Amino acid sequence: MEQTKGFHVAVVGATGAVGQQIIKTLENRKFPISQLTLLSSARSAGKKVEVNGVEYTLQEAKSDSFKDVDIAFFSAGGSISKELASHAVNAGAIVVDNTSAYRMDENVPLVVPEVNEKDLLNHKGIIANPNCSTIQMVVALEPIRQQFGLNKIIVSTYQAVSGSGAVAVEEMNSQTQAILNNEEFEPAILPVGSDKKHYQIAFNAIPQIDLFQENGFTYEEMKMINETKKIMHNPELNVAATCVRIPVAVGHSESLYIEVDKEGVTVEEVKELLKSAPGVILQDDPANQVYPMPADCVGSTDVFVGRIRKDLDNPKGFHLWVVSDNLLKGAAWNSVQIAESLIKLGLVK
Ligand code: NAP
Ligand code: 3JM
Repeated sequence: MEQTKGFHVAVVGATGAVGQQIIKTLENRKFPISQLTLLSSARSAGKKVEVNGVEYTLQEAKSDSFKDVDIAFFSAGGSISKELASHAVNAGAIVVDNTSAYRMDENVPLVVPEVNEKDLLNHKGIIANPNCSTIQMVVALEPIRQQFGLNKIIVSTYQAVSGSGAVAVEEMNSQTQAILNNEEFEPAILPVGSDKKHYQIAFNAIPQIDLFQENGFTYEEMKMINETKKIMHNPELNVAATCVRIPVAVGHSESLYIEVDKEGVTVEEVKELLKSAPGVILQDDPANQVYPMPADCVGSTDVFVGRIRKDLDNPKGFHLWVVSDNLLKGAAWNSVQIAESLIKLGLVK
């Protein structure tokens, strides 16, 4: 982006799967940084990290870590955001929070710039970055909603292990090796570190992401349901989700069934719309076996859409396949994009 002035940027959770991608994205975007503060737990404090050719020392994140910080990116888990985000705001920073801590707070805009950038104008210091699975879905569906109306979404996800953090990827890799070598292994992290049981992820599919709620849906599923309604400003929208973890390192995939409002919409019209939609790449040519796959999407900031079909029974029903890099558009890129929007809108001091 154009270099106007530099900002003091802090990254909380700088050593994590998301934090590392935030740092890389800031470098790639030539984000205007005058000072960079990298924060972690006491475990990583003192370690050195190189950013833009300069060596930085990680510091332990504390309530007094935010003096003179302009923009603070948080990705160290919900409890750290609950503990420290208000201190950052009180010190004068704008917080872009990657956790679920504040997403459904009515005083906190929940923003995907391609969809609801203007919601940033109402911020009170904290802006929430939606869940990775929500982000790629709404980027693909917002153009359809605007043009044809949207009544219903039923989504099933095929989510990558990196969504559970760097240690979950290590667990998948070591399990895979152990199974191939006929060795014993003990699942310890997936599906949810804090839950009672842990299951094998290598060569498996686990229909649990985050803990279960009393209604039978998991928190991850409820995040997709509630966040989508908030971002699209439509509490009446029908949304249901089933979230599944699969043994892919990076790149979430989603199978969507949607029902539009308008009658007579064709597949060609939907394809034309998505060809020019912001942040979307249409990859849809079944005759030539062209469709999105996570292995091809890693490292890209876009949302890839294919397999667009009309439902065989409901003339207003469509099926789509949506894939994106969960650590980029799903987390780091969307957060940095929010910060760029804040600067563009003159909302950073
Ligand atoms: P991760 O790889 O496990 O990294 C966790 C990071 O948090 C590390 O930098 C860790 O520092 C730091 N941390 C842990 N405890 C801390 C403490 N007490 N004080 C300060 N820092 C602490 O996890 P991740 O995948 O990057 O995810 C991090 C968080 O981002 C998640 O918990 C989630 O809330 C959010 N997230 C959001 C999305 C999204 O959909 N938008 C996707 C993934 C994750 P150490 O090196 O010192 O341990
Ligand atoms: C993705 O420990 C925690 O609070 C993190 C749980 C978590 C979240 C979350 O709820 O913030 C892990 C992975 C997310 C997310 O983006 O919702």
